[in-house]
Formats: sequence, structure tokens, C-alpha cells
Amino acid sequence: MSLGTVLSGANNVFSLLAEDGSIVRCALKGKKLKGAERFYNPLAAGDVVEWEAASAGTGMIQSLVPRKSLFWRYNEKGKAIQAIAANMDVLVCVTSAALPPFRPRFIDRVSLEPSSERLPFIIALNKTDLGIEDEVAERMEDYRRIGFETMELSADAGEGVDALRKRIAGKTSAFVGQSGVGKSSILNALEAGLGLKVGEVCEKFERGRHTTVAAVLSVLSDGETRVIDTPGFRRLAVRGIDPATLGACFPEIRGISARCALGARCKHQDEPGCAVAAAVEDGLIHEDRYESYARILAELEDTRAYAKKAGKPRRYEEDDYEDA
Ligand SMILES: Nc1nc2c(ncn2[C@@H]2O[C@H](COP(=O)(O)OP(=O)(O)OP(=O)(O)O)[C@@H](O)[C@H]2O)c(=O)[nH]1
Ligand SMILES: [Mg+2]
Ligand SMILES: [Zn+2]
Repeated sequence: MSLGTVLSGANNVFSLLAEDGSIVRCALKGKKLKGAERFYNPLAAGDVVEWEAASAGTGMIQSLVPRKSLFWRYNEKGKAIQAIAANMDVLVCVTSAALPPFRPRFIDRVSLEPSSERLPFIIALNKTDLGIEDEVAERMEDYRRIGFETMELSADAGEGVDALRKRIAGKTSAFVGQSGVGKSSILNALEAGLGLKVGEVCEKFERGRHTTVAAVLSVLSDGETRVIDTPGFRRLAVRGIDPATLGACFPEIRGISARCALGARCKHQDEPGCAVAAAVEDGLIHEDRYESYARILAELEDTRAYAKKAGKPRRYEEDDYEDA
């Protein structure tokens, strides 16, 4: 039995990077993969598996090695967690200065998991060649102020690409974000040979066209740096976080909530003596971040029945409508 890393997969056939550097096409042994029973899909790009060789260049996957990190979303149709990218050392949330428009609320949702699991997280603003509006610059500044790492890039102009290459060297990083923000373009700019498919943004609706359809892990030519490109989505619904712990996923709320009069019982929703509400008033917490918190809290409370039924799921759903 040997170990392999999942590069990509479709219809339960997976491309594995074997320990000797060769690429093997593998099917699953059995219907449910050991270690991945509760997931919508058995394997994500970046997963490490145990496999056994069959005929030349092919094999059978036996089991999933426990993941050290996972980016996932809740798949509403399948009513289960869909694993997107696994075992990354860094999660990069790509956003764009324009086309599609900058969407901080989406960033806030992506940041929940890295914030709660202490996974290094970068907010990468792409398409800076299109100009950065004051409002966008102000929000990026606020993300830095509250402790998030940020980068500015233009995949088209090649700006910021060297800094990104240095930052992710020798690591596995996963690139996530809305369709059309330029995830695949950034990776192609990092290394010309990757040849990832890039699609136009629909001008009329200012949306991407879901060009990348499945996550793919690529190894850069240094042999050590691994990058995972993922398909874009428009909205991330949140599931399964205990509403009482949501504030802890917002660093600037976490820092202040201990001072609420109700202590840990305060949900920062108009309770008397709420220090968070006062901090929003004073501009110490950005009102838009607070709005994100309030919306996610409402969503978690609305879907609590789900959380109870499914044990301890985490978050996300895929769907085609815009974030409210
Ligand atoms: N002006 C400008 N356009 C860019 C830049 N980066 C990417 N684009 C364009 O944005 C469009 C979408 O790029 P993709 O790389 O396909 O975006 P994606 O995030 O991979 O999208 P999905 O695969 O659908 O999730 C393409 O037309 C790119 O040429 C940039 O830095 N500046
Ligand atoms: Mg893409
Ligand atoms: Zn409070």
C-alpha cells in the first residue's frame, strides 16, 4: 500500500500523484470511501490517500488519510458537506477590485473557517489595473487593521505576482473566491506552463461564467510548491457553527465581546450593555463587518434544525443566487 495525493477527480475517477512522482488514474475501492463517509463527495484536490497499484498507470484507492485542513461548502441539493480543497497550508481568498464587483461580505464568509481553525489566510485583491475605488481601498485597509493579511495583484499586468510566489513558496495553497475574480489567471501568471482555462466575465451581469469546473492541484516547477485552483461560486451559506461561537470567528468582535454586560451570553443584538454595539458606534468595528456578523447569525439560527439533525456539520451551500 502506498500514499498518493489527489490532483483532481471526476465521476469517481481520480488523478493521483504517486510518491515516485508518477501520475496514476485511480477508482475507489467500494462505494463509500473509508474515512469520507459523511461527505457529499469522497475526495477533494489535495487529499492524501492510500492506494494499491492495478495495471500499469492505474490503481485502486483504499482509504482517506485524515485531513489537516479542508475548504468545503454545504451542498444544499445533496444536503451534505462538499469537500473542495484539502491539506492546504494557506487559504487565499481572491477578490477583484472590479468586474465582478468587490464583495466584502463574501470575504467575511470565507474567513470564518480560517479564523476559527487558525489556518493562515490571505485576502488577495486582483485586477488592481482596473483602478481601486476609495470604498474598496477603505475596506482592504480595515481588513489589515483587524489583523488579516492582504495582497494586491494584477494577474494581467503581472503586479504583485512575485510577492505572492514568494509567500506561497514550498507550501500548498488553495485559491478560492467568486467566479471571474481571476483565480486561474493568477495561477497562470505564477507559472506560465500551468495553462489553466480562463473565461470572460459577462459584462452585462458583471459575473464570471464558472470556467473552472473542478478543483485541480498543480505542482509548480520548483517541485515543492503546490497550488489548488477551485471553481468559483457566488454565495457561501453557513451551517453548523454554534451561534454562540460566531463572534469568536470575527477577530475584532472577539477582542471586545468580553466586555459585554451579559458576558458570553451576549449575542450583540441590542442587549443592554453590549460592548460590541458601542464599538460599532465608535467606529472600532466596521459597520459592514457587523452587518455580516448579524446576517450570518440569523442564518445559523434559522438553520439550527439542520445542525441538530446532522450532528456536527460545518458550513456552506452552493447555489446560484447572489448573496443578499
Ligand atoms: N483587467 C484584469 N482582468 C483580469 C485580471 N485577472 C483576470 N482577469 C480576467 O478576468 C476573467 C476571469 O478570469 P479567470 O481566471 O477565468 O477567473 P476565475 O476566478 O478562475 O473564474 P472561475 O474559474 O469561473 O471561478 C478573464 O477574462 C481574465 O482575463 C486582472 O488582473 N486584470
Ligand atoms: Mg477559474
Ligand atoms: Zn455584546
